[in-house]
Amino acid sequence: MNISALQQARASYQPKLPHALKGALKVVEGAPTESAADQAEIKKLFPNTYGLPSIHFEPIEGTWPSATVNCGVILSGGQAPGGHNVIAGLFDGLKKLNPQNRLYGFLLGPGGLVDHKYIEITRDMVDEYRNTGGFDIIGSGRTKLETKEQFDKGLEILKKLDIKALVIIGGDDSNTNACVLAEYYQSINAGVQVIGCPKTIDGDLKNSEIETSFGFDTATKVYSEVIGNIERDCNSAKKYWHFIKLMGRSASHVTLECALQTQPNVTLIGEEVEAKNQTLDDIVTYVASVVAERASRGLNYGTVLVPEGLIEFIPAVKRLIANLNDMLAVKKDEFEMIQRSKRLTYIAINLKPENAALFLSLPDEVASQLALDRDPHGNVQVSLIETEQLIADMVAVKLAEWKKEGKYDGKFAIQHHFFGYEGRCAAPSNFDADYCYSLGSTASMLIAAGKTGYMASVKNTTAPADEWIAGGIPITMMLNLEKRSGKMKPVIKKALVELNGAPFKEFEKHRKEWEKETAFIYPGPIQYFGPSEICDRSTKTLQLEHQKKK
Ligand code: FBP
Repeated sequence: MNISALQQARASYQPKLPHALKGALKVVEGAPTESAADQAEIKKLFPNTYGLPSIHFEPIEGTWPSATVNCGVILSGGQAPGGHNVIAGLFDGLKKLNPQNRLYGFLLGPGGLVDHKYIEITRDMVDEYRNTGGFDIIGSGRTKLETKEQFDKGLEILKKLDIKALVIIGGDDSNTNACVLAEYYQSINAGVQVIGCPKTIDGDLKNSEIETSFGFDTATKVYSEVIGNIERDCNSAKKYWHFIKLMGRSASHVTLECALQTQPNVTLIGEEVEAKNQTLDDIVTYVASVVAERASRGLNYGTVLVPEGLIEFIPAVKRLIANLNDMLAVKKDEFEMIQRSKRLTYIAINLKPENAALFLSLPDEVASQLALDRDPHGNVQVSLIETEQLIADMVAVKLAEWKKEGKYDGKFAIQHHFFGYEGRCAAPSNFDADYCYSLGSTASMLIAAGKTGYMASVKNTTAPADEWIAGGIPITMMLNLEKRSGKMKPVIKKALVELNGAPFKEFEKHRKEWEKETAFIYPGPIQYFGPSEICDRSTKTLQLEHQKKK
């Protein structure tokens, strides 16, 4: 295989582990837990896995004997840097517990379990992928695991391979599925434990017990490097306004973190747009006013960050999407009979009048994306909507109007960019390499401890890795009821940007200054070799959140 010099050097990097995971350990149980909301309903839906205690591991002297166990692993959803290290940590942990233990990988996501597509993961394979980006060791996919048929089909192959535990590495949707699967296998005494791992570059799978999802650290560092490079170009050429859309489908954490790292002129935060009940025109007017103010001082350039989920946060669009979801759930069969070219008209006729008006005012591509092209979990595929271009074009129109009215006299030349796929498979930062390896190792210990329906958790992550606290959190603890396809379903509560949280407050404190001044910061590339304070530092989000706790 052809590998780069960096990959070669990185292969020998030994990820740092929390003290408790280095030798024998004991399980310390906390108090019983409750779900995030809707406790009575969730308890009823998860009678076998509800209310379990959160646990953490503490080191002990001696060894921890463990019977032989075969395990399966699935990578689910979008790629995130460090996935290979979760598998490496899991593999090494299992082999440390008992060299006879075996690990099977299901191919191309949860679909591999249902379709019985798998490989055995060997030491040679793991060694080839240590500390590398991507999910290519077994691939990933977005098949939704939700039906009894799928669970039973999966159980057939688990039984055949004598697999007693399954680790699902995924975001909120995939871990919701892991929770349902754990409950089902427990209810039929299938003898299969299910463990989840928190993955997503979007950073929206976090709570009091899960400090961050893996991949967020590396992805935001990669995007911040490139945003910094653009800002430097912007400050050198002094002729363009750069509109940059960043991944983060349902939350603006990626955009906020990149803003804290690079200090652009304008940063739009979806959660704030929703809280302030802003319209698309409000957003456009705000951006145009920053452009006009800088132009009045001869500064016809700047940088704007746009979260990819922005459109869904605009309250009127949110109401439109809710109406679309309910209407399409009820009229599913009729809708499928309609020719594709006539579907937008059909939808407009069947929406509430106030939503239909907005729907018809959107460019066709945006309307189709909102209405037609959902992923298997029902999510709008916001990565396909060119929001940055839409906003830039609308700002241009607004500035042209202001020019006619004599309110603006500048130049407005646009460049637009979308950073998402560029960072999702990057070589993991030290933080993600260490964090992921620890999560995988933790998953192996949860399996050895006989747990099911738990998510691997590693806490205290702004301290040196040796002081990190490893353990497990019952997934039911993160659930609440939300409307999906017209019905209330138990799902993991997404963590959105908190407007009274320390990261947003820090941004808010500086926003006015960054709008006016050219206060850009150029963070440069991720450093893999060098002083710990540069190579091991976590995100600003995590640092600020932890500072607030202290
Ligand atoms: P996950 O939630 O599965 O981690 O994926 C998040 C994400 O990277 C989003 O930021 C983006 O909108 C989406 O995946 C893109 O999905 P796809 O890979 O299907 O294009």
